[in-house]
Amino acid sequence: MTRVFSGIQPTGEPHIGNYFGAMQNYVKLGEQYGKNALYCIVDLHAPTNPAAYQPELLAERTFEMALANLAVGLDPQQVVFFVQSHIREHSELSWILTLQTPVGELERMTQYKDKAQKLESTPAGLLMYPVLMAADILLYKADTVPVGEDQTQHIELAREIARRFNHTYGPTFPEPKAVYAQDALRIPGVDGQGKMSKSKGESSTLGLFESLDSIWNKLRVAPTDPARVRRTDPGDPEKCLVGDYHKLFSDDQTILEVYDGCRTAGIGCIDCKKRLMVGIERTLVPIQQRGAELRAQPDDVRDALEHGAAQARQIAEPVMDEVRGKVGFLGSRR
Ligand code: AQP
Repeated sequence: MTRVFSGIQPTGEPHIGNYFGAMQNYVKLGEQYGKNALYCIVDLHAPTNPAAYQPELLAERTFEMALANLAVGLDPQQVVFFVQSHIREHSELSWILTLQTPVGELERMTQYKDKAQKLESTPAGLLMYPVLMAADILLYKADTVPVGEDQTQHIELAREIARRFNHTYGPTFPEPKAVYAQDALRIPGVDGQGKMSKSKGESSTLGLFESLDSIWNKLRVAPTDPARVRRTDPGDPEKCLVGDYHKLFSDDQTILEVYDGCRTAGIGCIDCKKRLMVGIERTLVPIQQRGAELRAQPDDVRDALEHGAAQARQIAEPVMDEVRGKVGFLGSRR
Protein backbone atom coordinates (compact mmCIF):
# COMPACT_ATOMS: atom_id res chain seq x y z
CA MET A 1 0.00 0.00 0.00
CA THR A 2 1.35 3.41 -0.96
CA ARG A 3 1.03 6.19 1.60
CA VAL A 4 2.02 9.73 0.68
CA PHE A 5 3.15 12.41 3.12
CA SER A 6 4.50 15.91 2.59
CA GLY A 7 4.78 19.15 4.52
CA ILE A 8 5.14 22.80 3.67
CA GLN A 9 6.49 25.49 6.00
CA PRO A 10 4.41 28.56 6.88
CA THR A 11 7.42 30.82 6.54
CA GLY A 12 5.88 33.36 4.16
CA GLU A 13 3.74 33.69 1.08
CA PRO A 14 3.86 30.51 -1.03
CA HIS A 15 5.65 31.03 -4.33
CA ILE A 16 5.75 29.46 -7.75
CA GLY A 17 8.64 27.21 -6.62
CA ASN A 18 6.40 25.70 -3.95
CA TYR A 19 3.54 25.46 -6.44
CA PHE A 20 5.30 23.71 -9.31
CA GLY A 21 7.84 21.87 -7.12
CA ALA A 22 5.42 20.49 -4.56
CA MET A 23 1.81 21.74 -4.28
CA GLN A 24 0.75 20.68 -7.78
CA ASN A 25 2.04 17.20 -7.03
CA TYR A 26 0.06 17.14 -3.77
CA VAL A 27 -3.13 17.63 -5.77
CA LYS A 28 -2.21 14.99 -8.35
CA LEU A 29 -1.20 12.36 -5.78
CA GLY A 30 -4.26 13.23 -3.69
CA GLU A 31 -6.48 12.35 -6.65
CA GLN A 32 -4.66 9.03 -6.92
CA TYR A 33 -4.31 8.02 -3.25
CA GLY A 34 -7.22 9.78 -1.48
CA LYS A 35 -7.03 9.34 2.29
CA ASN A 36 -3.61 7.71 1.92
CA ALA A 37 -2.28 11.12 0.92
CA LEU A 38 -1.44 13.24 3.99
CA TYR A 39 -0.33 16.85 3.76
CA CYS A 40 0.45 19.20 6.55
CA ILE A 41 1.46 22.76 7.25
CA VAL A 42 4.63 22.19 9.25
CA ASP A 43 4.41 25.04 11.74
CA LEU A 44 6.78 23.33 14.22
CA HIS A 45 9.50 23.63 11.58
CA ALA A 46 8.99 27.31 10.87
CA PRO A 47 10.66 28.69 14.06
CA THR A 48 13.85 26.65 13.47
CA ASN A 49 15.18 29.43 11.26
CA PRO A 50 15.27 32.56 13.45
CA ALA A 51 15.93 34.66 10.36
CA ALA A 52 12.46 33.85 8.99
CA TYR A 53 10.43 33.47 12.21
CA GLN A 54 8.11 36.07 13.73
CA PRO A 55 5.78 34.71 16.45
CA GLU A 56 3.10 37.34 15.78
CA LEU A 57 2.88 36.20 12.14
CA LEU A 58 3.03 32.43 12.52
CA ALA A 59 -0.69 31.71 13.02
CA GLU A 60 -1.67 33.98 10.13
CA ARG A 61 0.94 32.44 7.85
CA THR A 62 -0.22 28.96 8.82
CA PHE A 63 -3.77 29.90 7.84
CA GLU A 64 -2.59 31.53 4.60
CA MET A 65 -0.53 28.48 3.64
CA ALA A 66 -3.54 26.23 4.23
CA LEU A 67 -5.69 28.56 2.16
CA ALA A 68 -3.13 28.55 -0.66
CA ASN A 69 -3.16 24.77 -0.88
CA LEU A 70 -6.94 24.77 -1.10
CA ALA A 71 -6.81 27.57 -3.70
CA VAL A 72 -4.57 25.50 -6.01
CA GLY A 73 -7.06 22.63 -5.89
CA LEU A 74 -6.26 20.42 -2.90
CA ASP A 75 -9.52 18.78 -1.79
CA PRO A 76 -9.59 18.42 2.03
CA GLN A 77 -12.45 15.92 1.77
CA GLN A 78 -10.38 13.72 -0.51
CA VAL A 79 -7.00 13.82 1.31
CA VAL A 80 -5.90 14.28 4.94
CA PHE A 81 -4.88 17.93 5.33
CA PHE A 82 -3.90 19.38 8.70
CA VAL A 83 -1.56 21.50 10.83
CA GLN A 84 1.49 19.72 12.27
CA SER A 85 1.29 21.21 15.79
CA HIS A 86 -2.30 19.95 16.15
CA ILE A 87 -0.88 16.42 16.34
CA ARG A 88 1.34 16.22 19.45
CA GLU A 89 2.85 12.91 18.34
CA HIS A 90 5.11 14.65 15.78
CA SER A 91 7.16 16.15 18.61
CA GLU A 92 7.18 12.97 20.66
CA LEU A 93 8.35 10.74 17.82
CA SER A 94 10.94 13.34 16.85
CA TRP A 95 12.45 13.13 20.35
CA ILE A 96 12.63 9.34 20.20
CA LEU A 97 14.29 9.42 16.77
CA THR A 98 16.72 12.08 17.99
CA LEU A 99 18.07 9.60 20.55
CA GLN A 100 19.53 7.41 17.80
CA THR A 101 20.63 10.04 15.29
CA PRO A 102 24.35 10.90 15.26
CA VAL A 103 25.02 14.64 15.53
CA GLY A 104 27.66 14.26 12.79
CA GLU A 105 25.03 13.17 10.28
CA LEU A 106 22.93 16.24 11.07
CA GLU A 107 25.91 18.58 10.82
CA ARG A 108 26.57 17.31 7.29
CA MET A 109 23.17 18.51 6.01
CA THR A 110 23.72 21.20 3.36
CA GLN A 111 20.63 23.23 4.31
CA TYR A 112 21.77 23.28 7.94
CA LYS A 113 25.24 24.46 6.97
CA ASP A 114 23.85 27.18 4.67
CA LYS A 115 21.47 28.54 7.28
CA ALA A 116 23.77 28.16 10.31
CA GLN A 117 26.57 30.13 8.69
CA LYS A 118 24.29 33.16 8.38
CA LEU A 119 23.43 33.11 12.11
CA GLU A 120 25.43 34.42 15.05
CA SER A 121 24.14 31.67 17.31
CA THR A 122 22.67 28.40 15.98
CA PRO A 123 19.60 27.00 17.75
CA ALA A 124 19.67 23.23 18.33
CA GLY A 125 16.27 23.11 16.60
CA LEU A 126 17.88 24.05 13.28
CA LEU A 127 20.21 21.08 13.61
CA MET A 128 17.30 18.77 14.56
CA TYR A 129 15.06 19.92 11.69
CA PRO A 130 15.66 16.77 9.57
CA VAL A 131 14.81 14.51 12.54
CA LEU A 132 11.47 16.26 12.98
CA MET A 133 10.93 15.89 9.24
CA ALA A 134 11.67 12.15 9.48
CA ALA A 135 9.17 11.93 12.38
CA ASP A 136 6.52 13.72 10.27
CA ILE A 137 6.83 11.08 7.57
CA LEU A 138 7.33 7.98 9.73
CA LEU A 139 4.48 8.81 12.13
CA TYR A 140 2.12 7.90 9.28
CA LYS A 141 4.32 5.07 7.98
CA ALA A 142 4.43 6.96 4.70
CA ASP A 143 6.66 5.61 1.94
CA THR A 144 6.25 8.32 -0.73
CA VAL A 145 7.22 11.95 -0.21
CA PRO A 146 6.54 14.55 -2.95
CA VAL A 147 9.15 17.31 -2.56
CA GLY A 148 11.45 19.62 -4.50
CA GLU A 149 15.04 18.54 -5.13
CA ASP A 150 16.27 20.66 -2.18
CA GLN A 151 14.84 18.03 0.17
CA THR A 152 16.72 15.03 -1.29
CA GLN A 153 19.35 14.91 1.43
CA HIS A 154 16.73 15.14 4.19
CA ILE A 155 14.73 12.25 2.72
CA GLU A 156 17.88 10.12 2.51
CA LEU A 157 18.47 10.82 6.18
CA ALA A 158 14.85 9.87 6.97
CA ARG A 159 15.50 6.52 5.26
CA GLU A 160 18.60 6.04 7.39
CA ILE A 161 16.67 6.95 10.56
CA ALA A 162 13.92 4.44 9.68
CA ARG A 163 16.53 1.75 8.95
CA ARG A 164 18.27 2.37 12.28
CA PHE A 165 15.01 2.23 14.24
CA ASN A 166 13.95 -1.00 12.49
CA HIS A 167 17.35 -2.56 13.18
CA THR A 168 17.18 -1.76 16.90
CA TYR A 169 13.50 -2.39 17.63
CA GLY A 170 12.33 -4.69 14.83
CA PRO A 171 10.49 -3.87 11.58
CA THR A 172 8.32 -0.80 12.19
CA PHE A 173 8.72 1.86 9.49
CA PRO A 174 8.94 1.74 5.70
CA GLU A 175 11.97 3.51 4.19
CA PRO A 176 10.43 6.55 2.50
CA LYS A 177 11.43 7.71 -0.95
CA ALA A 178 11.17 11.15 -2.55
CA VAL A 179 9.12 11.76 -5.68
CA TYR A 180 9.75 14.87 -7.74
CA ALA A 181 7.85 17.00 -10.20
CA GLN A 182 10.34 16.32 -13.00
CA ASP A 183 9.98 19.65 -14.78
CA ALA A 184 10.23 21.68 -11.56
CA LEU A 185 13.06 20.19 -9.53
CA ARG A 186 14.62 23.44 -8.36
CA ILE A 187 13.01 26.66 -9.57
CA PRO A 188 15.43 29.58 -9.48
CA GLY A 189 14.70 32.80 -7.59
CA VAL A 190 13.77 35.81 -9.71
CA ASP A 191 16.78 37.68 -8.24
CA GLY A 192 19.10 35.12 -9.87
CA GLN A 193 20.55 34.19 -6.44
CA GLY A 194 19.94 30.42 -6.43
CA LYS A 195 16.77 28.57 -5.43
CA MET A 196 13.54 30.51 -5.02
CA SER A 197 12.89 30.42 -1.29
CA LYS A 198 10.44 32.13 1.08
CA SER A 199 13.06 32.77 3.71
CA LYS A 200 15.22 34.71 1.25
CA GLY A 201 12.46 37.30 1.10
CA GLU A 202 10.33 38.88 -1.59
CA SER A 203 13.22 39.73 -3.89
CA SER A 204 13.65 35.97 -4.53
CA THR A 205 10.02 34.97 -4.97
CA LEU A 206 7.09 35.30 -7.34
CA GLY A 207 4.19 34.81 -4.93
CA LEU A 208 1.06 32.86 -5.79
CA PHE A 209 -1.04 35.79 -4.55
CA GLU A 210 1.25 38.57 -5.73
CA SER A 211 -0.28 41.22 -7.99
CA LEU A 212 0.60 40.95 -11.67
CA ASP A 213 2.06 44.49 -11.52
CA SER A 214 4.41 43.52 -8.74
CA ILE A 215 5.41 40.31 -10.57
CA TRP A 216 6.14 42.32 -13.73
CA ASN A 217 8.26 44.81 -11.78
CA LYS A 218 10.48 41.97 -10.55
CA LEU A 219 10.53 40.16 -13.88
CA ARG A 220 11.41 43.29 -15.88
CA VAL A 221 14.72 43.64 -14.04
CA ALA A 222 15.41 39.92 -13.59
CA PRO A 223 18.83 38.80 -14.84
CA THR A 224 18.93 36.84 -18.12
CA ASP A 225 21.74 34.99 -19.91
CA PRO A 226 24.79 37.22 -19.18
CA ALA A 227 26.12 36.48 -22.70
CA ARG A 228 23.33 38.70 -24.09
CA VAL A 229 24.89 42.08 -23.49
CA ARG A 230 23.23 43.77 -26.50
CA ARG A 231 19.79 43.10 -28.04
CA THR A 232 21.57 41.70 -31.12
CA ASP A 233 23.62 39.13 -29.16
CA PRO A 234 22.28 35.56 -29.35
CA GLY A 235 21.51 33.94 -25.99
CA ASP A 236 21.05 30.52 -24.43
CA PRO A 237 17.54 30.13 -22.95
CA GLU A 238 18.77 27.13 -20.96
CA LYS A 239 21.00 29.51 -19.00
CA CYS A 240 18.23 31.99 -18.29
CA LEU A 241 15.68 31.95 -15.50
CA VAL A 242 13.09 33.46 -17.86
CA GLY A 243 13.66 30.40 -20.08
CA ASP A 244 13.10 28.18 -17.03
CA TYR A 245 9.89 30.00 -16.15
CA HIS A 246 8.56 29.70 -19.73
CA LYS A 247 8.76 25.91 -19.35
CA LEU A 248 6.42 26.19 -16.37
CA PHE A 249 3.92 28.74 -17.62
CA SER A 250 3.89 28.86 -21.43
CA ASP A 251 2.36 26.60 -24.07
CA ASP A 252 4.60 24.50 -26.31
CA GLN A 253 4.34 26.87 -29.29
CA THR A 254 5.39 29.89 -27.21
CA ILE A 255 8.30 27.96 -25.72
CA LEU A 256 9.49 26.97 -29.21
CA GLU A 257 9.24 30.55 -30.45
CA VAL A 258 10.97 32.27 -27.53
CA TYR A 259 13.73 29.64 -27.27
CA ASP A 260 14.42 29.93 -30.99
CA GLY A 261 14.13 33.73 -30.83
CA CYS A 262 16.64 33.90 -27.98
CA ARG A 263 19.18 31.69 -29.77
CA THR A 264 18.94 33.75 -32.98
CA ALA A 265 18.56 37.15 -31.28
CA GLY A 266 15.14 37.35 -32.96
CA ILE A 267 13.43 38.36 -29.71
CA GLY A 268 14.65 40.78 -27.04
CA CYS A 269 14.59 39.90 -23.36
CA ILE A 270 11.82 42.37 -22.53
CA ASP A 271 9.54 40.95 -25.23
CA CYS A 272 10.38 37.44 -24.04
CA LYS A 273 9.40 38.47 -20.50
CA LYS A 274 6.14 40.03 -21.76
CA ARG A 275 5.22 36.75 -23.43
CA LEU A 276 5.95 34.98 -20.14
CA MET A 277 3.51 37.30 -18.36
CA VAL A 278 0.68 35.90 -20.54
CA GLY A 279 1.24 32.41 -19.12
CA ILE A 280 1.72 33.74 -15.59
CA GLU A 281 -1.59 35.59 -15.77
CA ARG A 282 -3.38 32.53 -17.17
CA THR A 283 -2.07 30.38 -14.28
CA LEU A 284 -2.24 32.74 -11.32
CA VAL A 285 -5.51 34.64 -11.85
CA PRO A 286 -7.79 31.62 -11.19
CA ILE A 287 -5.72 30.69 -8.11
CA GLN A 288 -5.95 34.26 -6.83
CA GLN A 289 -9.71 34.35 -7.43
CA ARG A 290 -10.21 31.08 -5.54
CA GLY A 291 -7.97 32.43 -2.76
CA ALA A 292 -10.16 35.54 -2.45
CA GLU A 293 -13.29 33.38 -2.18
CA LEU A 294 -11.71 31.25 0.56
CA ARG A 295 -10.48 34.33 2.42
CA ALA A 296 -14.11 35.46 2.63
CA GLN A 297 -15.01 32.12 4.31
CA PRO A 298 -12.21 31.65 6.89
CA ASP A 299 -14.31 29.23 8.98
CA ASP A 300 -14.39 26.79 6.07
CA VAL A 301 -10.59 26.69 6.02
CA ARG A 302 -10.42 26.22 9.80
CA ASP A 303 -13.09 23.48 9.67
CA ALA A 304 -11.18 21.65 6.95
CA LEU A 305 -8.04 21.68 9.10
CA GLU A 306 -9.91 20.40 12.20
CA HIS A 307 -11.44 17.62 10.14
CA GLY A 308 -7.99 16.73 8.75
CA ALA A 309 -6.38 16.70 12.21
CA ALA A 310 -9.01 14.27 13.51
CA GLN A 311 -8.21 11.91 10.66
CA ALA A 312 -4.44 12.28 11.05
CA ARG A 313 -4.75 11.51 14.78
CA GLN A 314 -6.45 8.22 14.02
CA ILE A 315 -3.34 7.09 12.16
CA ALA A 316 -0.74 8.71 14.42
CA GLU A 317 -1.98 7.51 17.82
CA PRO A 318 -1.68 3.72 17.23
CA VAL A 319 1.71 4.16 15.53
CA MET A 320 2.94 6.12 18.53
CA ASP A 321 1.57 3.45 20.92
CA GLU A 322 3.53 0.85 18.95
CA VAL A 323 6.70 2.96 19.12
CA ARG A 324 6.37 3.62 22.87
CA GLY A 325 5.95 -0.10 23.49
CA LYS A 326 8.96 -1.05 21.37
CA VAL A 327 11.18 1.58 22.97
CA GLY A 328 10.18 0.25 26.40
CA PHE A 329 8.05 2.95 28.03
CA LEU A 330 5.59 1.85 30.72
CA GLY A 331 2.25 2.36 28.95
CA SER A 332 -0.30 4.71 30.45
CA ARG A 333 -3.70 3.28 31.50
CA ARG A 334 -5.56 6.23 30.01
N1 AQP B 1 12.55 26.77 -5.65
C1 AQP B 1 11.94 25.61 -5.51
N2 AQP B 1 11.81 24.76 -6.57
C2 AQP B 1 11.17 23.56 -6.43
N3 AQP B 1 10.59 23.17 -5.27
C3 AQP B 1 10.69 23.98 -4.20
N4 AQP B 1 10.25 23.88 -2.93
C4 AQP B 1 10.61 24.98 -2.24
N5 AQP B 1 11.29 25.83 -3.03
C5 AQP B 1 11.36 25.23 -4.27
C6 AQP B 1 9.49 22.75 -2.40
O1 AQP B 1 8.33 23.26 -1.77
C7 AQP B 1 8.00 22.43 -0.67
C8 AQP B 1 7.80 23.28 0.55
O2 AQP B 1 9.08 23.79 0.93
P1 AQP B 1 9.39 24.84 2.02
O3 AQP B 1 8.18 25.11 2.82
O4 AQP B 1 10.64 24.45 2.73
O5 AQP B 1 9.64 26.09 1.02
P2 AQP B 1 10.73 27.18 0.87
O6 AQP B 1 10.20 28.21 -0.02
O7 AQP B 1 12.04 26.58 0.54
O8 AQP B 1 10.65 27.77 2.30
P3 AQP B 1 11.71 28.38 3.22
O9 AQP B 1 11.02 28.71 4.48
O10 AQP B 1 12.41 29.46 2.52
O11 AQP B 1 12.66 27.21 3.44
P4 AQP B 1 14.16 27.11 3.11
O12 AQP B 1 14.77 28.32 3.74
O13 AQP B 1 14.49 25.83 3.81
O14 AQP B 1 14.38 27.04 1.64
C9 AQP B 1 9.16 21.44 -0.48
O15 AQP B 1 8.80 20.19 -1.04
C10 AQP B 1 10.26 22.06 -1.27
O16 AQP B 1 11.14 21.08 -1.77
